[in-house]
Amino acid sequence: MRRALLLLVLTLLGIAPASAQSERAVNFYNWSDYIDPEVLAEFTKETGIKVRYDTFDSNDTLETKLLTGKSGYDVVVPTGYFLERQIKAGIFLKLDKSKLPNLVNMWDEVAKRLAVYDPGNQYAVNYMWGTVGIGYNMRKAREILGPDARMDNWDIIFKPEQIARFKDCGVHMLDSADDALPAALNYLGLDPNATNDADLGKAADLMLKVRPSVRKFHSSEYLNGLASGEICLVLGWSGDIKQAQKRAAEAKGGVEVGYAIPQGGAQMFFDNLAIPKDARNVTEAHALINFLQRPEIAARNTNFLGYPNGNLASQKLIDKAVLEDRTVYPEPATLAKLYILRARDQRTQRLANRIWTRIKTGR
Ligand code: SPD
Repeated sequence: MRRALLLLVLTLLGIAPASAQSERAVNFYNWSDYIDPEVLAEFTKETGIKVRYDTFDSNDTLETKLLTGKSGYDVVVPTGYFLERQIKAGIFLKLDKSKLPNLVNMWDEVAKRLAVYDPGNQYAVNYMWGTVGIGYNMRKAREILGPDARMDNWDIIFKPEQIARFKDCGVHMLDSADDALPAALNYLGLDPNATNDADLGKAADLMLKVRPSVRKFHSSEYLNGLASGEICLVLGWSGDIKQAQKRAAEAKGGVEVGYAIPQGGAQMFFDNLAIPKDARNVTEAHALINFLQRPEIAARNTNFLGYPNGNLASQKLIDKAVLEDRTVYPEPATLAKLYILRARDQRTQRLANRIWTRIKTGR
């Protein structure tokens, strides 16, 4: 304590000892289960920059910190439709591309899609992307629906009598108005980006009908829940379900996990690396972003996470089984059916949040 105080005083006076002055660090705020842990250790070993790493599992949590200001983070990972309004709110620093030589590795297809949120790709670089779909326990699905069970159908989630059949073995849903309500709107044949009360009301009514079968709304617990066999059905994010699949196989406990992108279309999302305007370690933030876009590092993350990335040069280094897995890198016919979300205006966001609270409390 005394030493820390002394260091603080010396630093303020500009006479801190060399060792204290030279400690370089970067504060990285990322989604949970969203990096191969060895990658950060390797970054530190190579650059000498220490990574202080925290995680979140909701865009709202990240946004609250960013809008309050002085989050203390140097690199954050907002999803496209949040990034869009956060850029408009002026909370990010324009990237210094001269410090990001690895941007030559980026995949134009993804950069183009990201430009919808960040025109000119000035503020963000894609980290990972993915889909919102259905994770399930394969044996339970066969027992419940028969040996030819097809899980790539939103009826399983949105038909009250269908989801009810999974109730006893455990159903989870993302605790995210931004993922669940658009899925319900899309199922009803409505615009997933609808902003009007009538359409959002219809999505709410549908969710309230299936809600009695949902054991928990949570955005990260389902990964271990599926892997251990504690739950059997989830509306979740693709890579988290692919990680559950891998963990279940490694545990050799007989649990087999499947992931399906429903035929009726699903959300495709982009999670991106950005630097808050008030970041204190801007050089280190660029160094981290650049490191994460090294082809072998991006490939390692994708192999570990089961999320596709926005780095084209990494593809030749991705395990064949992952690159050719159409639930990770969807084929063009599936891609054509995916929808993207846009930033909600404040009124719609408030309405969606109110609806979501009603759904979660079941009233
Ligand atoms: N465990 C990482 C999950 C990343 C999910 N990103 C948010 C997607 C929002 N639609």
